[in-house]
Amino acid sequence: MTKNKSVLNWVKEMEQLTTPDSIVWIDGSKEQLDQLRGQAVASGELIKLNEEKLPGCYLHRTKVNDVARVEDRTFICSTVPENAGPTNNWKAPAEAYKMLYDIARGSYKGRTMYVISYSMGPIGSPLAQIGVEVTDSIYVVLNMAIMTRVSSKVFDVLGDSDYWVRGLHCSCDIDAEKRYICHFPEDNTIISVNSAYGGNVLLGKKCFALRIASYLGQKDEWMAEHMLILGVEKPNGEIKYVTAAFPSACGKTNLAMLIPPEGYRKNGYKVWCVGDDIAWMRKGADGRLYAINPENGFFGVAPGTNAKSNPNALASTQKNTIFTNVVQNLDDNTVWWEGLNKTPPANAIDWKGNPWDGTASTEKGAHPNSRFTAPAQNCPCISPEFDSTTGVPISAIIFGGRRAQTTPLVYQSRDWNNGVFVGSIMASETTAAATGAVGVVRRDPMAMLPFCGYHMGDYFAHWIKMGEILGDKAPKIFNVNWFRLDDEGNFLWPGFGDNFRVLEWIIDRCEGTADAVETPIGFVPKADDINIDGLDIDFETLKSILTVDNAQWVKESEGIEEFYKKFGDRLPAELKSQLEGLESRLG
Ligand code: OXD
Ligand code: MN
Repeated sequence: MTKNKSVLNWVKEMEQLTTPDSIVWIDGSKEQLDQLRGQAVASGELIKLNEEKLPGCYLHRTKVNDVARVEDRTFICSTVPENAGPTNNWKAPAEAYKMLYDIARGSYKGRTMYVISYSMGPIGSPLAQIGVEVTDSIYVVLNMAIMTRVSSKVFDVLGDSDYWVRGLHCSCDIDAEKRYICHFPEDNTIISVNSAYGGNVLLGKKCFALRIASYLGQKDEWMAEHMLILGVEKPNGEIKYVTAAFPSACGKTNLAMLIPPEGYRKNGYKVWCVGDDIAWMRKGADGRLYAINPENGFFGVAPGTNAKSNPNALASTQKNTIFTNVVQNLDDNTVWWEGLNKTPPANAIDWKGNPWDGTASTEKGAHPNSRFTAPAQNCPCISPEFDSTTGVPISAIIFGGRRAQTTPLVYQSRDWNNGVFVGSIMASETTAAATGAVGVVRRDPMAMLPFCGYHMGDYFAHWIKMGEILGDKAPKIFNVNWFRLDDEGNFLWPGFGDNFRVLEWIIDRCEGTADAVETPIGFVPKADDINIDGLDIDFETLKSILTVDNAQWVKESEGIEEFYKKFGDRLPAELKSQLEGLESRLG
């Protein structure tokens, strides 16, 4: 498939290490993928679902010990330990290679090595990057073929360059004690062993498109961010693009595919989805910031996805989709998950592979982090610019999190550096996307805490520098919080499609046509500035979720000060002075 020496040499080296019985180069063709699907069904790795109701769809179950990303077993292996920073686990590269190669040695014996060449981003785009992953898992091949652009064509683009990301995945025994997800940013290399769960093994996604790419971007004046990208089309046909960063499982996929409320739709508003998880951004020829989605599909959380919360995501899963760890409905060989509808199947198999009666069982049928891997082109609102090689120009960057109190529904930062501060202090209550406790508040700067491939203090400095590079063409920066609760624990804002009302204010602010009041934390809309026509929310409630409570923010700033101590002298002076500015405005 290629004459590229660096690729051939590395694949040879991996072959000698893992000693497979055979090697298959994946060209991404339908014939080859069909044959692999057939093989996976025959071995039981995949279950073919009802071809009439869910054409081209399959179900996969992981081992019960292998259901989420494993942050405690994820490492950045930089030569200098400090360069991994205080928010990452670190291992010395030589020691890590030795340990991983010892685990990988001979692990493909009796198995096939699949060599996947893929592009993150439209093939040939100046914003795209190339990777090669070797794996012994057909599940990985088939998921990568949905999530990335798998093709032999990437080698034409690569030519004889050795600038590509190496990824070695070995399923081994799925032994949780020997599970490691290691990144070698200085070598453009990722090694993942003893897991078969998506986030740990689809190496193009979190490992490459965020951890390695964030490091590459810092060196080369671009940004790899944990952000959705969407376009808001106005009645006059003009489209404004925004990106948004929320921590895992806080509704990025829902916002990315939002359907505006009826009144807006009637007037000609529409939302186009460019991406739901990752954005790569670079200054374009006109000086603005341009974004591409490096992925080619959605690896979405199934539970909670339904015809009301996200009809576009649900529609995306109706063909050519791989479901992982959801319920299998035996009556019609379809799938089900908690929150899909109120009628769980009685005659079913749960995510662990056991018989399950959803009408009687108190146990969940689908794992809370069960997923669908769906082609982006299935999405009814996929942007016509999805395959654009130049990307889309970004007007606003939105940060957000899941906060029961303190953070208002929306506010705009005072300027770029203040926006970097707003991103750096993001905090959210933890969810089920990673292993560990659920419901604990943790700081998650720019939603990148588990995904930044280098020292986070240097990452903040990179953001500050990008502001200098972009100057007055830089996007405006906002923060949103859909999750304010009342004293009884009820959500105060309806969320979902009605979040469009907040997007409207954000876009109007970018165009200088919406009003705001200045508060110590930034510019907040007056209650009048958010359109609540047709909404079942009273004006007082809206006012209450737009209020900035100084006492709560004094407490918050103490928490920020504590958090900032982690970064020592690598915290940019600009952020220190932003915190001081906030404290003085709070009085
Ligand atoms: C994801 C995550 O899977 O952020 O997108 O965990
Ligand atoms: Mn994510």
